[in-house]
Amino acid sequence: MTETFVTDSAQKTVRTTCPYCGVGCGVLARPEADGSVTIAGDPDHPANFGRLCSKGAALGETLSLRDRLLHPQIEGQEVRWDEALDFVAERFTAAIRQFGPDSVAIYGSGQLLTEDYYVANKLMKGFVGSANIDTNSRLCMASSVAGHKRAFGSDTVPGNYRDLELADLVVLVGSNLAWCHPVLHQRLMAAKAVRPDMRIVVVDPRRTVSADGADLHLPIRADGDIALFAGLLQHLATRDSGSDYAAAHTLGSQAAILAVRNWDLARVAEATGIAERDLSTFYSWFVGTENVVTVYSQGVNQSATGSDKVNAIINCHLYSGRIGRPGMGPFSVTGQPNAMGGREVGGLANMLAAHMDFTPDAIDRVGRFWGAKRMAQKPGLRAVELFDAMAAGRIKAVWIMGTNPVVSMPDADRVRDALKTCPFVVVSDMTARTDTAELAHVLLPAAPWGEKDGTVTNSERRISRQRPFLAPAGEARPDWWMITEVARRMGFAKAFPYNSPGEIFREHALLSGFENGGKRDFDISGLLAGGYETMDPTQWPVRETPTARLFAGGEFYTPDGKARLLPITPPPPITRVPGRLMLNTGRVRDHWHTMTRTGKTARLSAHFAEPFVEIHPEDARRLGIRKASLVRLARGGREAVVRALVTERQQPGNVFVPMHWTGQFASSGRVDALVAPQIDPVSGQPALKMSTVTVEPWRTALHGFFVATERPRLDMDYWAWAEAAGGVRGEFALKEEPAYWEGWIAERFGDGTDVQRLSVGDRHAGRRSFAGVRNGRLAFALFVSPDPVLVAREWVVGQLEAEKIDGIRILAGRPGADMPDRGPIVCACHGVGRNTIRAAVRGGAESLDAVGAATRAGTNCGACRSEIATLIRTETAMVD
Ligand SMILES: Nc1nc2c(c(=O)[nH]1)N[C@H]1C(S)=C(S)[C@@H](COP(=O)(O)OP(=O)(O)OC[C@H]3O[C@@H](n4cnc5c(=O)[nH]c(N)nc54)[C@H](O)[C@@H]3O)O[C@H]1N2
Ligand SMILES: Nc1nc2c(c(=O)[nH]1)N[C@H]1C(S)=C(S)[C@@H](COP(=O)(O)OP(=O)(O)OC[C@H]3O[C@@H](n4cnc5c(=O)[nH]c(N)nc54)[C@H](O)[C@@H]3O)O[C@H]1N2
Ligand code: SF4
Ligand SMILES: [Mo]
Repeated sequence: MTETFVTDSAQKTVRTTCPYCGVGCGVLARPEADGSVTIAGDPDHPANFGRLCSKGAALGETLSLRDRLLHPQIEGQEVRWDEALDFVAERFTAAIRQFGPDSVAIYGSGQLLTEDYYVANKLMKGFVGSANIDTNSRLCMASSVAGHKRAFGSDTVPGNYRDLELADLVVLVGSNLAWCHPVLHQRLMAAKAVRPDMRIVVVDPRRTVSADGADLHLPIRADGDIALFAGLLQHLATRDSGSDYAAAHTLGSQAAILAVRNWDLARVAEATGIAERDLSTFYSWFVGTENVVTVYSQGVNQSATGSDKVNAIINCHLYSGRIGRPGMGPFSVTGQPNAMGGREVGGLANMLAAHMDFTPDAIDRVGRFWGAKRMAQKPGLRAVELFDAMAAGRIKAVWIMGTNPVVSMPDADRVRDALKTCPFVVVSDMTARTDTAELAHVLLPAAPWGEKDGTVTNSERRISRQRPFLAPAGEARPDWWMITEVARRMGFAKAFPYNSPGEIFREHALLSGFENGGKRDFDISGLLAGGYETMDPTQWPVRETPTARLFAGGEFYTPDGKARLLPITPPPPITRVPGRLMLNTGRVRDHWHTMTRTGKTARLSAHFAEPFVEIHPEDARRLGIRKASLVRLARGGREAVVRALVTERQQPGNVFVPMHWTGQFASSGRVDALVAPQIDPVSGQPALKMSTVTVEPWRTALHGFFVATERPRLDMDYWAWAEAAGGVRGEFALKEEPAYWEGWIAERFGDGTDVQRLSVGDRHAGRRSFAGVRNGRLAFALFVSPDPVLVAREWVVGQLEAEKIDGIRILAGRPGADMPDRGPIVCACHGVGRNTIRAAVRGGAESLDAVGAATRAGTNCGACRSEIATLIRTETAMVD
């Protein structure tokens, strides 16, 4: 057994787990005497073996108390915990009494720990008597859950990370693994470096950084995936009458094959937009390779046909018997650190608990186990329906925990309006500075990562401990404690006796084994024998021993033990609306969701410092959108204004906007305001990647860029700011030039008399620069121009920390030849910019290792290695 604490000099190093993505990397955290925390990858954790990505490596920089919510508040007034908890319990009880159990709801998150999630679910489904508890996992994993259940009879991820390393063909479908599961991607790339014959195929409408590292990129049309896998099944069926495995352990192959019988290459090519030649390469690789892993993520799940996509993929694996053995299988990689734990406790509105559903048997079993007399009898409202019901006035009280729906839900302005009309909104968060927390009646300060204690389950079903290494700040408390306290005050004290997360986990583990007898996949009763505090990362099920891989013997959790192939016919292609482009959304490498944590670090904010839209050069030309200009995207009266990133990585007709920017960081960067609330009818998961929008230039008189030691007042017509070393940086635009610049600047950047002001203007070009210098150091600098501002941004940002500055160069916005501009940051860990890497390549460093030796770029977490490889390629080919 590994030790929980590693004693290292005077301080303790604590073994914990990264709070970001579903890879679930082990982290060693050591609080230092000066208040900082040293973070390292845990060499003994089987998910990462010591590696961390840029986000994990920067965790220490996100722990400051700035912007933390430290005390409970009612209507903006700080109150005692007792008062806040009494008030929440009273209001929930009153709503239930007057309007019934279905008038209240909890909206939770895959970022809650299993213990938090377990008590929230128990409170709602067992004691309130309503299943109105849904979570952001509805936006994330619901289609995979539905697909697994339809195929396997249970929500089971059969394989593990090792399978990616053992495979000879890895297919990434709608997954930007290089940016979203970086450490798993690095494991994959390392395996490929050792066995170059291993092949990687990426299916994504965009040429992502993951596609750069692949042998074949299939630039699929939005939602073309079912056609692609229908074609594959058809191809498999004509070459092979099916595996022995399929014959022995599955039902439904005949009907599934019948459903795809007309899907020959030509038809698939037409439906997917992929060249026939590439399709046939992919199909022949799949047919000719025994060890195939198909990894899929949000390009699959976040679709109105997401569940069918999942089953179309699983069909191919079941039919060909490529499941259950090392190096093969369908593999849904989860996004959030505890997406899996949430599913295990039944955190979705259509699940009960411990992988049980709302069947009469299960309701009875869970009710007896909990001693609950008011068990919910049917599934509750799913996320989109929940906010619809709120808009219609049917939800009288809601508690939002660990998620930011005003930013992350589709039709987000409507969600915001619904929350405004809801009579009672409770938000528990670590910060009050979120677009959702701003609408709360009651704010409860949650203890975040580093302060909280519990367990999470990663994508390969591995349960790991998140352990605290800091005392809770202010009056912050863990989520399980708040829920327990409210439950007690609602009159359910007996059922909520918990004093520690370990007690909750024990009950959860007992329930998983309760009347199970091998009938349910989720069983961790074997963990009860070990200690909670010292628990090692373990893969479930754990009856006697942990299980690395399921379905090897072909036993599934359906009544007859056989898996199901589903007859799935490709849907008609999404109708293209003339004058509109397809809006795709997703993630960037260095930000996590709504930026409440990654937005606090300068290092992670440097990769992309502003919300943007990726658009193909042809569309940009046609629409009159210039490089780095501002663009307005709109749908049904909702809009977003973001920066144009013109790139051939995008297909014509499609644009991509990241999901991260919020009202806290930009004037109008919330992309979900534009996303249509269309859902998959099976899973209820919204189609977050396929809305249609209008795209046009956003005309402005002036563009601006600033750096400042303090955040200025941001009230420009367009603005976006980001953290920078020594202060902040930002972009803005003005529809009209201020009549009096000095006054305009003083109002926003301060009018301190100790600040010496410098300015220069090019009247002819309409460009101006301003700077403020305090004690020889830069206080702020501001550049405005009728065109997008062209200055050496990273160099200007660097001047905030310079001991001595050269006013003339600052106003010019660029360094002299003796102080090269490193360019936009590529390697977040070592702060290495694009220009530095390009210069190294031109100087002869033509491999990743050589660039690493010359610049240190890519030598720490490695998440930028694919981008460096692309720079080497473009620089040596002399095209860019
Ligand atoms: N850096 C970073 N990493 C993260 C997160 C983060 O916020 N930041 N969040 C985590 C979470 S919660 C999640 S769920 C995961 C998500 O991880 P991913 O699913 O890998 O990330 P996304 O960028 O949402 O979407 C993946 C890709 O789907 C593609 N796509 C869009 N439409 C289609 C389609 O119709 N078919 C196909 N085949 N592809 C399509 C998009 O172009 C995009 O490149 O990431 C996790 N990891
Ligand atoms: N257009 C579009 N929309 C999307 C997606 C997309 O790809 N495109 N992806 C969807 C997906 S997959 C996901 S998972 C969601 C994610 O979207 P959200 O869940 O809304 O995003 P987060 O920023 O992770 O929200 C977590 C919140 O919890 C707070 N928090 C952090 N730690 C704790 C804690 O310990 N306790 C409590 N109570 N709070 C804490 C954070 O400060 C933050 O406010 O977005 C979805 N929305
Ligand atoms: S890959 Fe990065 S974000 Fe994901 S768990 Fe590991 S360190 Fe954290
Ligand atoms: Mo997610």
